[in-house]
Amino acid sequence: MSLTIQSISVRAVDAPLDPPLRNSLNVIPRAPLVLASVQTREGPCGNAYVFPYTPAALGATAALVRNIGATLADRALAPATLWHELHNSFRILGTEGLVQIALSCLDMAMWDTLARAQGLPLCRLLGAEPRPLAIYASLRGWGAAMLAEEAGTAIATLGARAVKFKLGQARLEDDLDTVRAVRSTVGPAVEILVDYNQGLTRPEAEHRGLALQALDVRWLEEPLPVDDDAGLAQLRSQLRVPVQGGENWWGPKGMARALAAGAVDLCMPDAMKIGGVTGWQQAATLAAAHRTPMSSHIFIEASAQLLPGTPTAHLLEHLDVAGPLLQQPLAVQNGFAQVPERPGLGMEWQEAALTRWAADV
Ligand code: SMN
Ligand code: MG
Repeated sequence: MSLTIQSISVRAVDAPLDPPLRNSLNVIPRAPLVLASVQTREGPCGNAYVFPYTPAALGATAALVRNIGATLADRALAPATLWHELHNSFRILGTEGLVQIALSCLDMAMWDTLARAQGLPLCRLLGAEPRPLAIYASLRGWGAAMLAEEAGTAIATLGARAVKFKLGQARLEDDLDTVRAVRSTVGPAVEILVDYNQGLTRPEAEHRGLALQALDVRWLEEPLPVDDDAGLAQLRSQLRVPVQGGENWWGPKGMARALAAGAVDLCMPDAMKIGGVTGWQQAATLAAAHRTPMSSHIFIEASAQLLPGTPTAHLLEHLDVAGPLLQQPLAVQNGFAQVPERPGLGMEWQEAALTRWAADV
């Protein structure tokens, strides 16, 4: 059955993050989310969300999704075709930043609609078989005491075999104390992954990387600015610990440049920045061609549908941003996320929660 887009509507919410997300630079206490809903003429509908991180970007993101969405009325519901057409049409403005976020939101909402129309989870629509996905618990806290406690809770409640947390304290010794504190809570069998959110200089990254690999840290995420491909490639040659990155790559072309430069050992594209479902599939092919294990970055619902069909699938990042707004948050048992058999991305909003946290944009 071919489907035609009738309209695309947009809502925004600003829901509390409990606990807040902390890193070396910020505390993020709330999740500003833009939700897009596709209505087809034939009846099927679907939705998706993006997370523009700051309330300052919420109105602009919502406006872009709404305005670009309005141009899709009366078009066939064909996200892969529209992906190329829309990216081409934004060539002069550029497709990075909020434009990419808006295009990804629309792409995911269209794929959700297509899968719902077939009564299939997106994973099955894409020809992949749902399977339990190994997760790592992505911790929200900052500093040794807070993280050690949170790690213990995450292991107990999720059964995670790996935990990730932020580093980047002023003194290396405090970063090392944080790793040791988490290690003493989780024991020797749990993998420890660390994330610098692009915060180090080249010499500092080498210095800290060498000290952290001696503590058996299993990946070093975004040690350098995302555009320092040469620095990352050089760092990789100095360290044994794998360098992880990808959450800030804009689209598959951004990823292709980083992979060609040898910037990472492991990759973790973000569904919102890589171009939604269509962009993710291109990214998955790139990762396979470069023989690079591919994890996900937040967006746990979409990522859970996409990893089963990703040739080099590695770990699902478990950091549940939208769960409190959903009727059924993604389920995790014994360290594995269950890909839901519900249609589409498997997300049904709790209307009362959306109303409660509605943002005026
Ligand atoms: C991160 C970035 C932005 C929002 C949430 C979390 C972080 C991660 O860099 O890798 O989880
Ligand atoms: Mg990160």
